[in-house]
Amino acid sequence: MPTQKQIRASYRLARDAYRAVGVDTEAAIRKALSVPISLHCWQADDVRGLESRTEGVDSGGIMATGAYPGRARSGDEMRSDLDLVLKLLPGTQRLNLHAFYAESEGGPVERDQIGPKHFSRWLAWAKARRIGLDFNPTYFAHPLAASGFTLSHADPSVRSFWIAHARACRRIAQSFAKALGKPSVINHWVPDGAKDCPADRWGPRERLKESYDAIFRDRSIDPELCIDAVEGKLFGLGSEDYVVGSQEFYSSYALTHRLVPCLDLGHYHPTESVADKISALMQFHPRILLHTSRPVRWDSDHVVILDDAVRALFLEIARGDVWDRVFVALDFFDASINRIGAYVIGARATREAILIGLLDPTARLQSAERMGRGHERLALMEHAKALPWGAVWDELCLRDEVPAGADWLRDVARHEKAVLSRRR
Ligand code: RNT
Ligand code: ZN
Repeated sequence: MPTQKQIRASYRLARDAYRAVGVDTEAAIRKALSVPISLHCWQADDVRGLESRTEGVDSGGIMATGAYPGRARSGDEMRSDLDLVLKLLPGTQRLNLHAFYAESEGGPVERDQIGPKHFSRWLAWAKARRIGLDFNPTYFAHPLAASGFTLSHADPSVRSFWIAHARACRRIAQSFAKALGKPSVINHWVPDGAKDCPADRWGPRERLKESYDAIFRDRSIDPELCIDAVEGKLFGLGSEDYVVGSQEFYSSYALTHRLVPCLDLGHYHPTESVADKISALMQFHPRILLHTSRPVRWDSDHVVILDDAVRALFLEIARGDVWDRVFVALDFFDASINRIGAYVIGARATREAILIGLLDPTARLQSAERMGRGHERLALMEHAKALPWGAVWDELCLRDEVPAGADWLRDVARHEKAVLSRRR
């Protein structure tokens, strides 16, 4: 592991190498530290939630696989795991909660009955750490989602239940924003869809639209405080043939209702580039929400690593300089490895991609392009790949007083021995 002195020396060389292509590493470090990343609470417990009855209920289109020991089994265990995660991450973090992480004294509360008081421990935790809270209605892992339909269900009483749930969730998100003085992003994703060849692809979409209209009609919600996002996908587990909330459905709905489209890296055909969608969508949408995830052959929600898709995504954000119009959130769940390790790997990879995007010699590349010097543009792009971003990253970690390189593995090993190994 490099010493502080070695990191400083490598950084000085890296700074000069970047300066030679017109890139200011100091500005890149400052900006990369300031971009908020919303940590999803659901990696800590394999998306099980805290309602005791979710065991045995169909997970609803998503699935964490693996049985690595040490899963958090309560809100307190989740928060203590997240404390360690926060200590090992450079930069600004937020926490992203799902509604089924409600905590209540004396028995579970139904989802249409939840309120801010069921999240008071999460709120106190966030307040003490000065981090913002984001939120998600949980439209899955529930008996009323077992048919595979929620907001688009044919039965109006099922739809009303989920509409009431969504409305309750928006009030909770708004209460977080007021208490913390930071807006809360609330993301709506429903698992609704069909495994095979439905005869009616129209009805569910019509009903989904009507349900959302009923949800967003609530005038007591301030859109500056509670920022609603909607997340579509191409297919899911058990909805391989038909997803009611497809990309077309949601980008149109978001545009006409001033909501934020959410793009999850795992939700498209493998040959589609999510990065290329950004400059198209953002001609029309003032803001977007990104879920960094990693599909391995399908929407498998593997831990984010520094792969081409993540790099390309943040390179586009950097080249468009739209950092203040983008919300970044993590969305993966792997139960087969140490879950704290999973968080740190995924969150660090996401911020590394942000930094690498900010270190791009965009001005040089674009000027070569404007002058019609295509070979120069391509050669500089190739050269940029070899520039020492790792030295800048270690310096960024040093400045934010978190372990550089893979030094954080020691903390995770210690915690596994002292805490996780006792969870049986
Ligand atoms: C599912 C969506 C959604 C969920 C979380 C748990 O395909 O990506 O964002 O992963 O809400
Ligand atoms: Zn997602």
